[in-house]
Amino acid sequence: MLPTPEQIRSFQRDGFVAIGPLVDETALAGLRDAFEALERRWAAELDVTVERYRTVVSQWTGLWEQHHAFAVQIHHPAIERVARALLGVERLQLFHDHLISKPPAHSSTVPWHQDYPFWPVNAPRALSCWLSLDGATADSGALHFMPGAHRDGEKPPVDFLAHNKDWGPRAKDAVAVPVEAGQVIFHDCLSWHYSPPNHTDRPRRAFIAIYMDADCRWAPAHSGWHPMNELVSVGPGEHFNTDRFPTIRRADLDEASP
Ligand SMILES: O=C(O)CCC(=O)C(=O)O
Repeated sequence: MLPTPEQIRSFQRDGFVAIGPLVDETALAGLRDAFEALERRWAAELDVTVERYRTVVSQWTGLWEQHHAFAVQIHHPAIERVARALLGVERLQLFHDHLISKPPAHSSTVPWHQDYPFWPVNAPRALSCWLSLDGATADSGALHFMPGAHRDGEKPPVDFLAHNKDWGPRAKDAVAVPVEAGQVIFHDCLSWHYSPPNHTDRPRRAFIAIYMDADCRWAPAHSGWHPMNELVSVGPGEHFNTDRFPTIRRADLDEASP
């Protein structure tokens, strides 16, 4: 599966593109089951019910190190091929994964932001692959984008606790990107995006793998506080250590299987 020329143009023009479904229902069910098993474990560790736990914690990272299903998922061949073609690089490396959940009645707005200003990575040669586990509609917390705003370049990191960005007359150009379960939104690390709360009675979970060009280097001066800095065992300006930042298998070249 390669992106079509129109999908590549759309990613370059708008800063995002939704493709798929790329992940089939069996694999999706495996990811949902794996996540729910992890939730039960984490809730038990905190000695709270899983229902209570879900209303309080909404974002997790490093799932690929916690459960085999996510370790396999980060090497998903179709996603790897599309992401590599959209970035136009030879090899991808995982910066990190995360899962964001907006449970019914217990979610809030993720304000407008760009991702890259928060990352200790030397160049904005990276993208997020936002895999919908449940489907997402405008009223269940779908991602919204400001098409083309990535081409205005990197801006200072937003303050997530301050007021949401006011786009002025440009606000009318913002678009919601509803997706089915199994579809993936690929978005450039300089894209501007936000998500509203989930107003439905359905879950809205997304598993997000952030891939960078494997030639990117660790740049703590770009973001000294990022949690991933703790996992780095190389020096500034060096390639990220592959034990915690795995290079992604190329299904078309590599022999190793999951
Ligand atoms: O899933 C969400 O609601 C927000 C996702 C996001 O900000 C991202 O993928 O960078």
